[in-house]
Amino acid sequence: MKITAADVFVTCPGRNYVTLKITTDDGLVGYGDATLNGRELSVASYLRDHLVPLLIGRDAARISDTWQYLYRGAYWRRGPVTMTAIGAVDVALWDIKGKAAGLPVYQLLGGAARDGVTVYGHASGAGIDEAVADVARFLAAGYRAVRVQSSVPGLDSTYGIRVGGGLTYEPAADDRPVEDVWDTAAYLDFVPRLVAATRDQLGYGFHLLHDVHHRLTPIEAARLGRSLEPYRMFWIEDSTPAEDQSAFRLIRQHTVTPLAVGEVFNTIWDCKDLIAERLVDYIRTSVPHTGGITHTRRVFDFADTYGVRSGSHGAGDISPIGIAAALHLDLTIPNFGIQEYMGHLDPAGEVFRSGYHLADGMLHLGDEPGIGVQFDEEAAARYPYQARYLPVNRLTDGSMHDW
Ligand code: CS2
Ligand code: MG
Repeated sequence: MKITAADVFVTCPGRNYVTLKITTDDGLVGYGDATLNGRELSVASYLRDHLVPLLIGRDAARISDTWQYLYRGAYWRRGPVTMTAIGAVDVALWDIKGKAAGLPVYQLLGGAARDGVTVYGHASGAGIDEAVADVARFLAAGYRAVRVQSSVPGLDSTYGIRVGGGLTYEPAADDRPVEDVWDTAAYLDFVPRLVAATRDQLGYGFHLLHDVHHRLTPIEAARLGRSLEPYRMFWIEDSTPAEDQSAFRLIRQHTVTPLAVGEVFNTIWDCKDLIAERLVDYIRTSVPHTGGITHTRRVFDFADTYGVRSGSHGAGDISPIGIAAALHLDLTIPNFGIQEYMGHLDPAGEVFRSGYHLADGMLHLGDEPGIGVQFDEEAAARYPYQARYLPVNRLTDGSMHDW
C-alpha cells in the first residue's frame, strides 16, 4: 500500500480550512485536517514544500513509523505549524487504514468505551439576559453541557460572542486583525454575576463551563476560580497564558474550581508537568494540532495515569475531518471528559460531508470505514482562501495584552 500522491486544499466555506488528501496505489484515499486558524497557509506550505515529497513511495500502513520519521526527522521539533502538518498526515493515514480494514477508526483503537461523545455547546449573548436565554436554548436542544460567554459591560467588543446566527467569532475577512480593548477589573467583576444568573435561572442539572482565553494573571485566575466555587463549574478554561505551566501551581493553591487548559499545546512536552503534578483537571489538546490521533492518544493515556481527563478543543476552526478524528479517540479512551462542539457554518456542509450526528447532547459516529468524512474538491474550489485573523487585545491605556 504505497502512497502515490498527497494534495493540499485550502478552502473558505464560511471560514478557512486546510485539508490533506493522501492517495495510495490501491486506490484508497485518506483525509487529514491541517487547519491552523490565522496561519493556514504556513501549514499548507509545510505540507506541500516539505512533507509531500517525503510521503511519496512510503508504505501508508506504517503510521507509527511515518509519525516518528516526520517528528524526529525535522530536527526542529514541535510547534503548532509542524505538529498540525504531522497531525494531518497521521489522520489521513488512519483514515486509509480504516478503509483498508473496512472498519471505522474507533474499532481499530479498541472499540467504543461509551455510547456516545458528550459535547458542550457555545452559548453567548450581548449581556446576562441574552446569554442565559442562549444557554436555555442549548438545554432545550438536548445539550448536557454548555459554555457561557457574554459581552463585558463597558467594553466595545468581547471575543467569543456569536454575531447573529453565525458560528464564527472572527471579524470579516481582512489582511490584519482587529484590535479589541480589554479590562480585567471589569471582567472579574462581571463573570460571577453572569454565572450566578445562569445557575439561578436554569439550575444545576447541567454542566456549566466558561472560557477565559488566557487573559488573567495567576492570582486573578485564582480569584475568579474562588468566586465561582458556589456555582459548581465543570471547568474554567485557559485562565492564564498557557505557556507558563507553573502559573497553575498558584491557581491550584487557592481554588477547587476545576481547571482546563491545552488548546494551544501541540505535544505531550507542553503539558507533562501540568499533568504529572495534577495542576489541571482536563487537558484540552486537539487531534489536529497535537500531531494527530497517534500523539494525542499518548497525551490522554499519560493524563489518565494522573486522573486528568480529556476535554478536546473542538472550535469551528477545526474542520469536520478534525472533529471526526477527535470523536474516534474520544469514544475509545478510558479518561474521556468532554468534547467541545461548536458546529460549522452552512457552506462547510457542501465541502465536507460528515458521518457523525448530534442526539441527546452527544455526538455519534456513523459506521463508515476510516474517519468517515467525505471531501468534495469541486465544492472546495468554489470557496477560495480569504485572509482572516483572530483579534488582538490592548488594555485601556493602549498596552498590548494577552489574547
Ligand atoms: C476557543 C476558540 O473554542 C474555544 O475554546 O478558545 O474559539 C479559539 O479561540 C479558536 O479555536 C482559536 O483558533
Ligand atoms: Mg478556548
